[in-house]
Amino acid sequence: MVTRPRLYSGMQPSADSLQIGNYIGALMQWRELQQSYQAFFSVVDLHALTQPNDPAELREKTRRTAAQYIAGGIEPSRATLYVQSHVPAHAELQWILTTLTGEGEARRMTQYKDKVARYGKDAASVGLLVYPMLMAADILLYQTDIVPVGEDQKQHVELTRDLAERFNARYGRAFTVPMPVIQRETGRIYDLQNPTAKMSKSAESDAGVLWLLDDPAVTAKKIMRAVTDSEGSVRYDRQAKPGVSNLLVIYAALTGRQIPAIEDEYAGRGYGDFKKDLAEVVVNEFAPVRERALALLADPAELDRVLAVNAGRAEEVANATLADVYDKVGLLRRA
Ligand code: ATP
Ligand code: LTN
Repeated sequence: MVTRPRLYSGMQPSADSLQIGNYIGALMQWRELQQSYQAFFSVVDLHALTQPNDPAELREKTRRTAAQYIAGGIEPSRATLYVQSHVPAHAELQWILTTLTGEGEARRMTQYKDKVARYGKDAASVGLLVYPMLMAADILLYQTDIVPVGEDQKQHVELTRDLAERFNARYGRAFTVPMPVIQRETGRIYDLQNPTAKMSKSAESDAGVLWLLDDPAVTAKKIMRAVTDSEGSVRYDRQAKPGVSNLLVIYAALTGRQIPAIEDEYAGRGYGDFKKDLAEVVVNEFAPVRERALALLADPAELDRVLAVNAGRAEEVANATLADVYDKVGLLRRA
């Protein structure tokens, strides 16, 4: 049997629903790539603890995130889809990796700096600082070749590569050095109300966020109200027309069409028509995914069973890497 190269990715259970950036920037790629790669997808609940959470809500968001992976096309019999905290090796390898990371190196991560700026130094936990080492552990435990993520995660994957190389050079080769895979145009979908800021599950206002599980009427309304400009022509220009450009990227990503073809179709027509059609495209894309997700969530015991079986598969791979790492760094094996 030819072994397929490995792929790893994950999302935080930081909301009840995924947003369209997660869908276009990550899930659509995952769905394609699971065919040609041996894929591992996790719901990174330990990462989500870096934000304040209500415990019961976190559990529910974890299930909901997993259900949306499956509803969006991840096949849990083909790919390994599991919950991060079900595989203790993640937290264990993270510890080893923190000992290889410079404190200054960790503080240079943009996401950390952004969050410190947003929440203040005292509200930002040490967990937030070591977040990228947990992410590196996720990736490195599975001898991952590629990591499909949105643009915002590129720096973390670069750090993961550095840590893998550092470990391999110091202790002998334990890790595959992974490559980030980032879609150029769709790697960053912007907030519809603030089209220069990344759309995010934890945005302060939800008016510019398109949720996968939103009611279709709400989704359509948000698109009709998306910020544009006064020029009135449907034309891609990231600098001058960030709002319209973002809508064009969403349109193109969901229909598989090229942006110039869409521009031609709407030449001489206003934003109203364009937005109305886009709303239809998004609603038609989301409706079946939403239905499947809600059906899966109606049977949480079955969902939990699937996640448990998949965690078992993940654990086999992860534990083998961790045992090798423990040996290499000189931890005494338990007799
Ligand atoms: P949070 O606000 O809680 O950080 P998020 O919406 O930014 O959540 P994550 O769970 O951090 O999402 O990321 C899941 C995946 O979705 C990652 O691969 C990330 O790069 C991608 N992603 C998130 N937001 C966008 C976006 N606006 N455009 C493209 N990809 C995105
Ligand atoms: N930090 C990532 C989520 C994440 C991840 C990973 C992505 C955690 N571990 C491993 C790819 C591979 C984010 O999207 N915020």
